[in-house]
Amino acid sequence: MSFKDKVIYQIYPKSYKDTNNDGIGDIKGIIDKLPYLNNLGIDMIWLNPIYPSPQNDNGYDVSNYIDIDPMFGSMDDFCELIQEGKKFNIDVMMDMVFNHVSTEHEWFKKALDGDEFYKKFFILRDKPTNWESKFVGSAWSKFGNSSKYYLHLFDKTQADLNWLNKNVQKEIFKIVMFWIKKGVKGFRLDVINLIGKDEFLKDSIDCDSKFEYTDKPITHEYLKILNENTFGKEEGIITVGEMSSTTIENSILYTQPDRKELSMVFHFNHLKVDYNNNQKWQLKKFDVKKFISILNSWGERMSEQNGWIALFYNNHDQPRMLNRCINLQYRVEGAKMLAATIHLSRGTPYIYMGEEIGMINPEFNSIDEYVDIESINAFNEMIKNGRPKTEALEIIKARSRDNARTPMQWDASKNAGFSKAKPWLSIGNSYKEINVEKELKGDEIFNFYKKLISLRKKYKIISEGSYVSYEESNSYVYSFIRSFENNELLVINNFRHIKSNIKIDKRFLSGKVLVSNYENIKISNIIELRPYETISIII
Ligand code: TEU
Ligand code: CA
Repeated sequence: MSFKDKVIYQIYPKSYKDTNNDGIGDIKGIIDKLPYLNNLGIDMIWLNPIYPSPQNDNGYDVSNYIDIDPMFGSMDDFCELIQEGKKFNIDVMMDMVFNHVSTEHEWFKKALDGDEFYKKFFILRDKPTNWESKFVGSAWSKFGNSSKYYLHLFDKTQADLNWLNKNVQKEIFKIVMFWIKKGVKGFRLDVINLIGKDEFLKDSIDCDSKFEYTDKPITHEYLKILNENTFGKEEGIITVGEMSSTTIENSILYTQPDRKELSMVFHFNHLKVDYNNNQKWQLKKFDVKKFISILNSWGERMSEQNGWIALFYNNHDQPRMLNRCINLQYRVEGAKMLAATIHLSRGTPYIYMGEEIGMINPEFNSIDEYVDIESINAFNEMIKNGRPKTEALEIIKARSRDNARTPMQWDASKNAGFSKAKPWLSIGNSYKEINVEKELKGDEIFNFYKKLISLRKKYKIISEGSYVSYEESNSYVYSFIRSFENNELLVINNFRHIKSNIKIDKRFLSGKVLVSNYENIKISNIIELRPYETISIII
């Protein structure tokens, strides 16, 4: 299956639809919503981890890779999802967490019991390095009662796997093949660019230890053998690597088709433009100019070098994009404009559940409402460092991953139609105004997404065309040109809540408007764009 004309929809299973009313979304809930997804027109659903897990990091701490956590249902439910999905031409992408396992996984437990074979599955050292965990604190913890330490780049209940050990690789191949046999057609590989650790680990001299283990050359080798031994043997499997702090150069290498590593990558460079000094827990205004310039350089370099990226702003780790860069007075216009910048660009679009109805952050008012381990750790750390509670909460409110994880807003009834019971995470307080039922009645964001998805299937210029940036003189207008055979598509997007002007090159004056979020568009030498207006002109 080619992936260039596909659109993938990300579901956070815990928050999609609860059918047995325990407050937690489940597989049956996803099956119930297949007609909704079919109406939207997507090709594949990516599910965040649904494997047995102690849920310290909401399933990214896997304790058994070849089963379903009873909280989500059973393996029969999963097979039913695959079968039902087929009726709608909707395939399933599974989330594979291969950098680390839960310390509750039997491999780790056996290792702790002294089993030498399994001890070699982990990264154990007598003396820890100065590396920091991505979830605050040291990246090393005491290995049971022994004198050794084990590496965990994330929480201390997520132990890093030792990929240098061929037995680890073999186990991983088996897991991937297990899911392929179940009919899975896609794999999202969690922080896969962190798996290549050196045999001799050294202290970092930089204040950020990530350079010691990010994008190591050996990672490309690991991906090649993973490909060769698993998904590369099958027809049409889509793979996407989640790349933490990666570079354009490496992303090209990960995705050039003849290298046989991955179909595409997620990178996050464009989403750090509201971080202060690269620090997530320090607020800064969203830098539109920088954002546009990053999108352009990735778009152009990937196009020139035949790399391929996943296109997205929202996921389960990011606050809602609408809150980050759109004046919410123009929520609808802004949501459509953002959608156009993704769906008309070069790469594979991902829609994160709720994005298609313009969901926004929930506005929790107390730290007690947060569940995410990263947010809670960060909050405690800020308090420990003397920051006033109200300030710390403001930061959590803006940056917490729980902003994206609140239950899907289906209708205006109690619990937003997600569940009859109290949901595991509070519902956002916007559900009465922002919900699926309301969207489907009006002609708003959902229909705009629907249209964009259908355009990608109809126009090769969208799915296959090359990418160059257009005019960069107006720093609030993001514009680019897609080309394919004799056609060109100019896509213009105003990232401002006030008007912006843009010059239109002569050759586009005779073009036709392919899609826009406003009525009455006149193509002329200079177009005065309305708040968050998007226009694309095809010649
Ligand atoms: O996230 C990878 C990652 O690097 C995170 O640190 C991400 O940048 C962060 O959440 C933003 O602050 C992946 C998963 O998507 C995430 O949910 C997991 O917690 C993490 O890996 C560990 O498995
Ligand atoms: Ca349930």
